[in-house]
Amino acid sequence: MKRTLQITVLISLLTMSSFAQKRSQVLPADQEIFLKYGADRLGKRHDAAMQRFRDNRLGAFIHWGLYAIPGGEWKGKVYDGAAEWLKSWAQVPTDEWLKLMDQWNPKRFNPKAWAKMARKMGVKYVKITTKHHEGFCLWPSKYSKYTVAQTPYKKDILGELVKAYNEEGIDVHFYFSVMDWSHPDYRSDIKSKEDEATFARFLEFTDNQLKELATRYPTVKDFWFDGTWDASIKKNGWWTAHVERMLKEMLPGVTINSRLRADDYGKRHFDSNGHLMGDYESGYERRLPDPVKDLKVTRWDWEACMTIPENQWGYHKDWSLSYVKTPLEVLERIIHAVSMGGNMVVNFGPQADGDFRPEEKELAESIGKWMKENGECVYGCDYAGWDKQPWGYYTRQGENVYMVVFNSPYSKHLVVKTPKGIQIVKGTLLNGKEVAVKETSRNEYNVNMPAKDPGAPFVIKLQIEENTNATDKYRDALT
Ligand code: H79
Repeated sequence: MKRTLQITVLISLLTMSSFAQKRSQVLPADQEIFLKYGADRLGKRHDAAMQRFRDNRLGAFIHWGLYAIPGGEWKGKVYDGAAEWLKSWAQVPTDEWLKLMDQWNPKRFNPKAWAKMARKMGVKYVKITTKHHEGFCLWPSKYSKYTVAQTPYKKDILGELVKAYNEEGIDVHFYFSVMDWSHPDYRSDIKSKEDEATFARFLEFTDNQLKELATRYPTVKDFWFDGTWDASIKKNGWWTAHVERMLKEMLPGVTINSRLRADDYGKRHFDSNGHLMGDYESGYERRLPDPVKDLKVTRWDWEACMTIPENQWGYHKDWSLSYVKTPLEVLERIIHAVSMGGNMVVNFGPQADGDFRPEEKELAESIGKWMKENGECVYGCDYAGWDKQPWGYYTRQGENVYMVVFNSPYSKHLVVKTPKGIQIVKGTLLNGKEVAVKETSRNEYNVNMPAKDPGAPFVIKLQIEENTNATDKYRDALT
């Protein structure tokens, strides 16, 4: 009896630890382990603020900090790694790095122009780096010496941006790096009692900065945490749960990314029972789910973010060092994300003078032009649940299913396979023109290409009918 018990305990411990390794693997409820700092909730949030986050679908990231000044070059050497990590690549001592503050004076910075550019691009929200790993704050934090207030520019950049974006009807989200290279109390691991006390002071400092941000800028809709992978933070999972609750108490409806969170055992994003922590998964950085294999992502909200070059977030003076995506490739990633029930955030790294590089301006304009005509298949849309076809992606809003066509076939018709019980009533282009839809067999259709190939990605809107008890004119083959 005792032996059986021991074996049972052993087996369940083994299963538990192997489950804990696999993200998103959910344990049967009776096998879950008790967690004080695990997920606060099971499944998606359904309140209005979360719905707004989801419906927005397209966002922009702004990475702006001292790193924009050297733009990837230190003492005559150009580093091809991410520009916002230059301090680390070139091993620049903290004092020396922070001296860049004397040069922070963006003469061409025009928050209204930034907001107009975002609106014209069709983004519904902008995520701004309030403080990246370097520690320089875009707001005049009273808890740090390294802020815009101590630069020649002096003014509150973050405040100016929040106001300008909000005036254009654009939501503002805050990026915040917990890891802070400028703070003497930061520790990457806790190896002694002393580290523990020092790091406790650092966490208090971080709480103060977060409370300051929430109080000064109450229209902020989201906090996106980064720099949370160090052992010191993983060993303080309680603190990540506390931050999520603190911000939610201060700002009802605020959304928080999963990257902040670690549970009682230091398991990140998904807790040891396999449940997502925070409101949406934020692991898709510069990559996307596979449209066929990763469909489990539709079980939770998620947001992907991407750079235009391979991996440059802050301004880098030489984009020729890596492949630069074309506007079409960026657009395809946006649609791909929406078709999988996610949001997409496209990154911009403004120059030190406060202007955007020409490539970014062109990209914003080009995406905006397309979104103006076709945004209906993006905003408020979700995963359709139909089998992926080689011509492109489906998105869905209510009874409308959108076909977003990226690859025009020579056959001049697009094959559509509907799930059981769903019929297509009609197909139209977004300008209202009808396209012929021919039923070819049970739940299979040929949808005609527009008479003139648009020569660019285009959208066909399918009006559908769900009819589970219709009489079926097709017979199964007797094989
Ligand atoms: O802000 C942008 C990036 O600077 C930041 N997140 C986006 C949005 C980011 N950069 N890298 N990472 C996040 C992932 C961290 C990678 C690490 Fe490492 C691997 C940290 C520790 C191990 C590489 C090796 C960098 C430091 C050591």
